[in-house]
Amino acid sequence: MTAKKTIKGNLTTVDWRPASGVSVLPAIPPPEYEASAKDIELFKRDGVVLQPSAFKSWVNTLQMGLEKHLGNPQDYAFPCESVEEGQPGRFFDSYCNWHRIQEYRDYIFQSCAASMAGQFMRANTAQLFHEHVFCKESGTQIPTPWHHDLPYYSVDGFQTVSIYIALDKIPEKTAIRFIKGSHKWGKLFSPRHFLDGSNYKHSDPTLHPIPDVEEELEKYEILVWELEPGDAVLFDFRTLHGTTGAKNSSRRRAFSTRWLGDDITYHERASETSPPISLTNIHSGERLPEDCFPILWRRLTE
Ligand SMILES: O=C(O)CCC(=O)C(=O)O
Repeated sequence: MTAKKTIKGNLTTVDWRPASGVSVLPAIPPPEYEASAKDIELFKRDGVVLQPSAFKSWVNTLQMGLEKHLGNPQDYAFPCESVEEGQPGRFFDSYCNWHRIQEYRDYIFQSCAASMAGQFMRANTAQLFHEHVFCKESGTQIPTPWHHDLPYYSVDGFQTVSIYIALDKIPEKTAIRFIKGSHKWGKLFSPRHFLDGSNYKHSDPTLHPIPDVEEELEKYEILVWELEPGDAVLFDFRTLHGTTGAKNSSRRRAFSTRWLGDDITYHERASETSPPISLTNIHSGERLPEDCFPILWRRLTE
């Protein structure tokens, strides 16, 4: 069976790097999120935490941005379709387009997201890695395979968080599920293609094959929430997550931003990564350049 419009990390699409001058901080500083100490502790313990309604006021803006993106994927970086020809629905994802889509940029630069990220990472700074959008259209049945995000990325360190915002009501049966505490397993698993769940080809001896989570579901403590538009799920880049193959009975859109704390540096991986940072000629152990990955929050010191 041939793949439908499948483009994975395709460098022949538009450039993912922002032109200089795009990351201009707003004149009025964005509001500061007030995370509770209890939630910060839960995030540290479980590797995932829910912040209900945190971005309700941004849902319309982000939906508008995503409509542009879904309508003309070829105009944006890393468009990926993960439903095979002849299968029902559409599973679209794409990342690194905040400099092209004003609505994404408004949210990233003007919302409390950066401060939320900094607080949950317990960091002094929050550096934007990128944004990543997802859309499963009504009727889609393809599961998001179990995976964690760090091995897809050419960064390393411990202070990380993704802020995943539901842009539609998402019932529990099609929401992302998380393995509680899996960020502390001390192992990295081979990245997988969303199209068919197959492992990325790589020669990295430090990566392990992912266990068959579905087969042994009772072994794990799974965290999952029914989500309302604007709810945010925060998770560590090491936390394993995935969905069932239950049919989406309505559209399921989500907008995620990926954040890096103080200890995160570039890490050359043996496998392909997203985005392919090596193009910018930086070396392992160095911080990511701020022109492509702006620091959007700094902890105030007394
Ligand atoms: O929404 C999904 O199905 C996948 C989300 C995901 O894998 C991620 O945000 O890393």
